[in-house]
Amino acid sequence: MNATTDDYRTRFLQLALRVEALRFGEFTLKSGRLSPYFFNAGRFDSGAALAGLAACYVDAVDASGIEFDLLFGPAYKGIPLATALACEYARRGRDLPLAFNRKEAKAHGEGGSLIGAALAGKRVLIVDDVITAGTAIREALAIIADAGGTPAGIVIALDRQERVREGAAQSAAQAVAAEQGIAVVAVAGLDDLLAFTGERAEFVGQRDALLAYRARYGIA
Ligand code: OMP
Repeated sequence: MNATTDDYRTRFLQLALRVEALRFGEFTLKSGRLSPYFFNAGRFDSGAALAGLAACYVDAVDASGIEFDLLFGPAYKGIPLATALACEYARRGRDLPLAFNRKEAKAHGEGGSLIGAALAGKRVLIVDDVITAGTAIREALAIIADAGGTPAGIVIALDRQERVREGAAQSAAQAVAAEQGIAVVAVAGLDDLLAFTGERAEFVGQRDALLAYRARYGIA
């Protein structure tokens, strides 16, 4: 890890552990896999925690060089995340338009499923928490295309870097990136979590379980 450019990765992992968004133990995933760690973005449940998280996301996007002109948060978890990023960008002097969707389309009032700035003609950065199977992200990509926007990239907090299914070579994040021809950027990945735990004596026990999990389910 490069100390300067990867500083946001360490800050993110420290913050995620502090607010218990990142926990070690035994967790059954949506995929049925038994994981020694779990990331729950819902635990960034205060203004300070969300502001700290948003700063890490923005540093990761800046480091990636993705060019975009609108932030999109897919319902539900992406909504507070994209909103926090918009506030962080504004704090840094860049006022970006922000949009998100609702899960149930409304037939009355303003109608439709999109809220916020218009997507037409915009390069859209999608902000989400984790990609596991990629289901939620594919839905967001379809919504953006329908509204006339162009997906410019996806930023997530944690890339679990695991094979999308047994025998597959790619993770869901890699598959989505290849299919769409866009960058999928993560604030940190399982590799970073391994480096982080390797540098700290208190995580010795957890690190062995993470290594075993990566050996079984990780991408090459
Ligand atoms: P996809 O829509 O399949 O990409 O999956 C996102 C889902 O992964 C979330 O809705 C969570 O239920 C789940 N998840 C986490 O949030 N954090 C993890 O560390 C692992 C999972 C998971 O079940 O794989």
